[in-house]
Amino acid sequence: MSHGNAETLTVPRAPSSMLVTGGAGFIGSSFIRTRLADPACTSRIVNLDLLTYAGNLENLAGHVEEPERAGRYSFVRGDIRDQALVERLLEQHKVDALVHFAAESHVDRSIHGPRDFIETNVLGTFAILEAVRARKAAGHDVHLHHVSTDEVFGSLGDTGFFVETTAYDPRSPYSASKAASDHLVRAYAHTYGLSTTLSNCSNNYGPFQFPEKLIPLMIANCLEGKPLPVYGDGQNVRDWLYVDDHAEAVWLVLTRGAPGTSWNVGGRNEKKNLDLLHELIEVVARHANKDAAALRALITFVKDRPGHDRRYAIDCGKIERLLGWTPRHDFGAGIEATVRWTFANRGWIDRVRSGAYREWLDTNYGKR
Ligand code: NAD
Ligand code: TDX
Repeated sequence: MSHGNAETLTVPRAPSSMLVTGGAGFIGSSFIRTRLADPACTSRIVNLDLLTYAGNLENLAGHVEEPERAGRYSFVRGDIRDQALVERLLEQHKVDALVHFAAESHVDRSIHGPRDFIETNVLGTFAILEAVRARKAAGHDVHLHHVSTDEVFGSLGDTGFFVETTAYDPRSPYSASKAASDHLVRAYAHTYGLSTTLSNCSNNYGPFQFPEKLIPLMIANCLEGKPLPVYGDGQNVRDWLYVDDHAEAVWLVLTRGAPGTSWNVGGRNEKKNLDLLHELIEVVARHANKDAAALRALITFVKDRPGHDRRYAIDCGKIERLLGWTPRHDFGAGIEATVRWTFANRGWIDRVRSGAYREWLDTNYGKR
């Protein structure tokens, strides 16, 4: 592999076979959809996903079935904590790049039940690393790209940005579990010489996001006339990025990031939660032909999230400068696309919320 400078490769990595974990989730499915649609990407893709409440094969429907794509794509229902399974897949499919999205991803759930977060995010990443280490010992190098979050950096005051070298300061069970996984990835690169890259991204939004996260929850509740729960004073700040722009960043880092490098990814799009909600309501009202004032009346201030981080903001200058990445969707266009998608896919929301999808899973894949 040739290095362009300390951070980038001159000759891009060109994976022939990728193992993608969590490819039935929100961001992983965007990555698979966009890779299969990109003529510049010829990699075969194996999607390893446990199909937890957050994983849904419908997220890939219409994108993986055509014969030329079906020949390049396969799905395995399984657990990343199953090291023997991961090793077997790496060997069987001659995998040369592993893109690791699988995780428990919702902060509120991590507060109510941290165990799954430690099991999946920490022990799952450990199993992935052990599998890659075993392949390396057998003479087969697998590059690992680890997908992480800006939440590992903690919480900002009114000013400042997270850069790649900001010290870690995770403050929720979710962010602590992601920080632990990041540390393990770096430690394995350092100690065992694994080839790894890492990205830390800000809040994503877009189609197929599970309606527990702020934006899809608020759209769904607007449509159903339910209260719109704003935590605390609604002045917490997040930096929002359209999901396909994140998927593109992951591909760029995977193919052009030098081993051992980390990349911050963000939308340069900070919003206070309450301001975002007001903007969102205007768009939903227009699409639903509803009265925006009636939707605003649904806003309900509720008890704050324990330990609620005040502000996240990413400095994504490095990936812009060195890899030429830039978000393609501004917030207005991204929110329009998201609301339009939601209106056209209300069945998807009803199914993932109602448990009909779980019944389908039990029938087709057996109970777990
Ligand atoms: P998601 O919850 O929508 O999807 C997670 C996927 O992982 C699901 O398909 C689930 O079935 C699968 N999974 C969970 N446990 C598994 C296990 N033990 N074995 C195999 N598969 C398992 O999450 P997302 O929002 O798509 O996030 C993907 C990644 O990106 C995560 O690592 C997350 O920390 C990170 N991230 C998310 C955001 C965001 O705003 N959503 C921002 C930055 C980083
Ligand atoms: O009902 C709500 N009301 C509310 O005020 C919900 C669900 C959230 N909020 C607030 C909490 C946050 O300040 O909105 C903001 C965004 O909340 P989430 O959508 O839960 O996202 P966040 O906690 O910021 O974490 C997200 O971004 C980083 C993802 O869930 C993580 O996976 C990612 O790593």
